Amino acid sequence: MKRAANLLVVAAILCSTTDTAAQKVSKPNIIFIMTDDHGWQATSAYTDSLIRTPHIDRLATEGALMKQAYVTNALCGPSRAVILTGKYSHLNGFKGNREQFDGSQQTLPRILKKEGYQTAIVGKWHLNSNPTGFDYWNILPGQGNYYNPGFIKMGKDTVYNGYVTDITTDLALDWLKDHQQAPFFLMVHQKAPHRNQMPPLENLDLFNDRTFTFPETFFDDYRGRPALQRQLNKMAGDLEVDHDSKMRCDTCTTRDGIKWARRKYLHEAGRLTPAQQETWHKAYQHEYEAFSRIKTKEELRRWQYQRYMEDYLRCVKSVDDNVGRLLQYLDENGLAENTIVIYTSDQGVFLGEHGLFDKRFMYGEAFRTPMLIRYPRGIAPGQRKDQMVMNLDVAPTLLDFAGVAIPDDMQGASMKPLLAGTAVKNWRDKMYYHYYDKGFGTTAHYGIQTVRYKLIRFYDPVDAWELYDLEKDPKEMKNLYTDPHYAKVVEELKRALKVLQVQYKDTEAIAGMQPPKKGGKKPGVKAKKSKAAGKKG
Ligand code: SGN
Ligand code: CA
Repeated sequence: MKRAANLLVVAAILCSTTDTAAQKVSKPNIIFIMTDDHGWQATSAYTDSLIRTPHIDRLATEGALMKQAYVTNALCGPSRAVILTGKYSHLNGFKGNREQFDGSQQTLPRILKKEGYQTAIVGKWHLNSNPTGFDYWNILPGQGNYYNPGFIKMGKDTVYNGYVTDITTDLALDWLKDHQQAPFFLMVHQKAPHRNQMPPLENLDLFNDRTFTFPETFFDDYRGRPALQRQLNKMAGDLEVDHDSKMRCDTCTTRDGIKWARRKYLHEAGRLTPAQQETWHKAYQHEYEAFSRIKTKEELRRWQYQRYMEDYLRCVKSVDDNVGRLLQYLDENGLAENTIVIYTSDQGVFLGEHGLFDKRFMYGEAFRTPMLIRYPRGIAPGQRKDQMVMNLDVAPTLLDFAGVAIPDDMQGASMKPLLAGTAVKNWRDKMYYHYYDKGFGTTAHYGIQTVRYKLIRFYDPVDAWELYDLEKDPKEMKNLYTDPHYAKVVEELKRALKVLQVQYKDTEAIAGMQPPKKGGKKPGVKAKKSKAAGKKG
């Protein structure tokens, strides 16, 4: 009942845009907040089993929650390039993290700028070339650092004292304070909670009393899934006790099965000032002691999982608090009504599911991402949307809300009709995914997901197919590809996959991605050398 009333309110708002008076209403402002590796499992608007994120959740209470939001290629740079262009990686040219984004192509900020928007980006960029289409940019080089981070401000190296999530928000607020006249488009890209999850000092005591339950699939044996078997993001064995679990190297031991990354961790921890280091070590002292008591590999694996979750969620808490700061600013300055706020992550992440950390795979934890959208003038509050949406849809959606024509070559669809409560016919009922990067032992793959099934083809270096019945096996543990009962399903999905590859013009995939020949040159992502901004990492 309340929902119907809400929809009526929005319908009235939308209809009124034909009135001359309403036409004078300015174009919406846009704040696009994106974090790095923030899983929907750690966003309480989706599930509150891990953490409460009240500020992020507010966007859903006051706007819409996209329950089924996905990315086209679950990796940082590629996802960012898709959001900027509204095109798949094979068309925007940025397939893996080592590519260099071609900023001369058509992008969302370039179009909005031409339409009179003031445009800015602060925080993580990770596209290995300078941002284009922004009046103001102040970005982290590569992955950036958590403490006392360097930024590249319009091409100039600048170091800020403090914690990266707070600083990125400060920079966003500083810019906002000077740009309230014309419509603005501001991208706030947080580094957190990306690896190596260094929490802010004030959160170091959070979750000390919690024991996190292992996800059901934590002890996955990877049977029948060779690509999973060979990857190197396993919580058991691939987490580094200093870099990830924050142990001091004076406790370094060469015990079997323990991985250290001394240089990497010193590089990060060494950025803290002596005063910050004192607080840091004091807070972790009980962990240093706990680590020294660990005797077996099994104990180590269990302890490292707890350590991972604590620091990850401490970073998420800070992200949420900083979303709160941005929303408060909008409230206090009368900007909330006419500003579209999107919150999303560059992709999802494994938090122990399948025994993993990191992302990359087309499995649900990495492929799916949180997405919440608030726009009081055009989106009724409290909506929970079931349609499959993708990061591919962000650019067309924002252009649509801004009243700008969506270029024909953008491959996503505008979510505006879904959000505005207009009847929508022919919304996508299947999604196409293509991941290329081979970092950390992963295998390039593409696939299709429908409401019921997921079919994945791994092609380099592993050559294998996987099929999941998501209704019967939502956790994706049983590969049914060779099960004769599913032969017809496989056949139909392969046909549908081809149709999507043609629709999205993935010509390489249509031609057939070939597994590497023994001794031959492997297909895959070519690294390009660049001295441009954002290159490191
Ligand atoms: C770094 C991380 C990896 C991560 C990649 C890509 N290792 O290499 O865990 O997968 O970035 O992440 S770290 O030890 O350097 O932190 S992405 O989000 O930028 O694509
Ligand atoms: Ca990421």
